[in-house]
Amino acid sequence: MTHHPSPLQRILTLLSLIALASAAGTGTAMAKNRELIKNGSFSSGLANWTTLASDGGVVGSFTAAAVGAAAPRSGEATPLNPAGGTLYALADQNNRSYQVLAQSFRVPRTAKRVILTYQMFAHSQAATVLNPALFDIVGVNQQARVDLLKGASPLTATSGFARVLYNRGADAVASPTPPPFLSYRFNLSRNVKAGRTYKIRFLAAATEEVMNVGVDNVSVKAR
Ligand SMILES: [Ca+2]
Repeated sequence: MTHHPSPLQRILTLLSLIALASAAGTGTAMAKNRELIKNGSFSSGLANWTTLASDGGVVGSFTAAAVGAAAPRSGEATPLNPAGGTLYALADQNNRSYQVLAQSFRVPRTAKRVILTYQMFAHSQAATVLNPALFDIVGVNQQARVDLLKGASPLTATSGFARVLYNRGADAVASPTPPPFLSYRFNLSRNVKAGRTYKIRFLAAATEEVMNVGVDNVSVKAR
């Protein structure tokens, strides 16, 4: 004799299947959310990061700095950051120069959504001058800048960006107290292509006065 499930049993079976499917869906989405940046918290100093500086970094560089401590070269104050742990990356100088901090990442072939987040403060001791020749330190050039570079672009690229992320010069100008770390979030899904490589590049250009650029908690998540 064939057993026919009652209408109630059918509904219960259907509900449990829906529950299983939604649980599996959630699990899959979480598993696919991949972090593409290494040592984004700078807890391992500048490991996994590339730095570049004019004069080979003699008068200025990005260094792994203690959160809240005075900047190592200029002695300028820097902001506290409750989310910053003990270390972050800081550009500091004591003469006209530029400093670059960058990391490459490859967007997975299956990626449909790519989200960039980071924390940064940009504190200029002089009025900012947005020189389009970003690495010109002979002329007047006083700015913080963040770009998403295409993988083939050199670290010193001045055009052809995948996306410009910060180009307003600084958060605060000639103020004794440093501005706070700000949190940034960019949906890069339309700026990047699956399977391609990109670089996030932070730049400090300082020809007039000190330009402190602090960076922490850099993350690129893809799923
Ligand atoms: Ca940190």
